[in-house]
Amino acid sequence: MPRFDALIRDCRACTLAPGQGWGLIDDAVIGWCDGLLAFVGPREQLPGEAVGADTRVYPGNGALVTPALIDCHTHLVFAGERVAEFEQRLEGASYAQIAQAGGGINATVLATRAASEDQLLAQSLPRARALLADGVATLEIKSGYGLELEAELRMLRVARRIADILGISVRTTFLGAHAVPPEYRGQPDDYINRLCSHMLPAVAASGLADAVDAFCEGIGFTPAQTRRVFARAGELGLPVKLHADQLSDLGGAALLAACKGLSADHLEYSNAEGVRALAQADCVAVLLPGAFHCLRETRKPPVADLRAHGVAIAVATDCNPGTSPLLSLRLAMALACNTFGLTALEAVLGTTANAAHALGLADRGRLLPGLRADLALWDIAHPAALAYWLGGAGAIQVFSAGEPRLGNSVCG
Ligand code: DI6
Ligand code: FE
Repeated sequence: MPRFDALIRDCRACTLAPGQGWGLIDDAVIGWCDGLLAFVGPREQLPGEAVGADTRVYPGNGALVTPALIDCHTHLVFAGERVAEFEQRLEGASYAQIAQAGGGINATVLATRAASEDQLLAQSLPRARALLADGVATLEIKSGYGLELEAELRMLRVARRIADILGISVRTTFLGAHAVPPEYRGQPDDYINRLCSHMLPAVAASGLADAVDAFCEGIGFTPAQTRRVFARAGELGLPVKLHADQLSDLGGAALLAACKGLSADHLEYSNAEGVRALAQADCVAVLLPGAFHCLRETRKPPVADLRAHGVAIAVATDCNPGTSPLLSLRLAMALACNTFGLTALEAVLGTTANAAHALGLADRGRLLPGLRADLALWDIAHPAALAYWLGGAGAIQVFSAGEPRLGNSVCG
């Protein structure tokens, strides 16, 4: 056993160890070194030689410690907001109608293009801070409001800067195929040509994107256009994920599975064949109840079928200015339980282990020796309470790679 750099004592650990449900350990000690967990177990099993005079000791004061949460689907870098559209939708306009009238995603595209990198950062950072305060230490952020190379790269740079400033992990996704930009209106194939020939290679060369996503939908891109984007991403060595079957069944889940993608997200209209394909290809189903809620959708994702086929289910905020202005991953969990019928354990696995899987990350999402010391401390008695409260106090402290990241004095 190596000497710990730091440990938390007097806590209750929720390890989520495979096959053990919550994997609760009372009166636990969690020790780590070099940012990786070295020991998670009951105090009486703590090896004496692991604690040295220079080991930092954090008093847990009885807190519940879970793996830090992972939000595996967000669009939180953008400029402006769309409160007026929210009011239009309350008066009966549909999301598709607003998009067809030139609003929707394109309204945010105009605002984002007009913003400097620093302005974009200043507007986006508070949203990332809100998620961090809610227990999140790994965050996926998509581009997709630039829709031309420079503005897309600017969004991705802002996402990377957020990681540096907050000291948390950010995985970036290039979502150039989010909408047809205004200058290509009526010519989606020309835009996809441009995206495949110029934008994707430049984004890949920049090293600013960890994955590629697309919006396969009537108001987005066709399956054929999506396949072209994915084929090019594959050539460039970038993994893919998909906004699939959110508003209609275009066979998105099966398409993603055929491309051996990381995750298919939304899935309200997915068919049985798509679910089977996700299971066979070991793709994660990412549920986004915030968008379901805000769009007042009535068709639910096929949770029972996903379960029956053993598809790993994740839950994310989809934080975006149009369909899911949601800044709490715990609230996404509560919505996933109360609206989609997930169990509390499924919701917590969906924002930890399965969310890591959805990002292709094998080094986090549970409290096991060898994994990253990414931890969230909570003032709750049982982890099911993470999916129970609607709002209220966030995490007491969040550690990323063994360092406290919330600017408060608790365990800091
Ligand atoms: N589906 C969504 O729910 C978001 N993007 C997408 O492809 C909405 C993005 C927006 O309306 O700004
Ligand atoms: Fe989304």
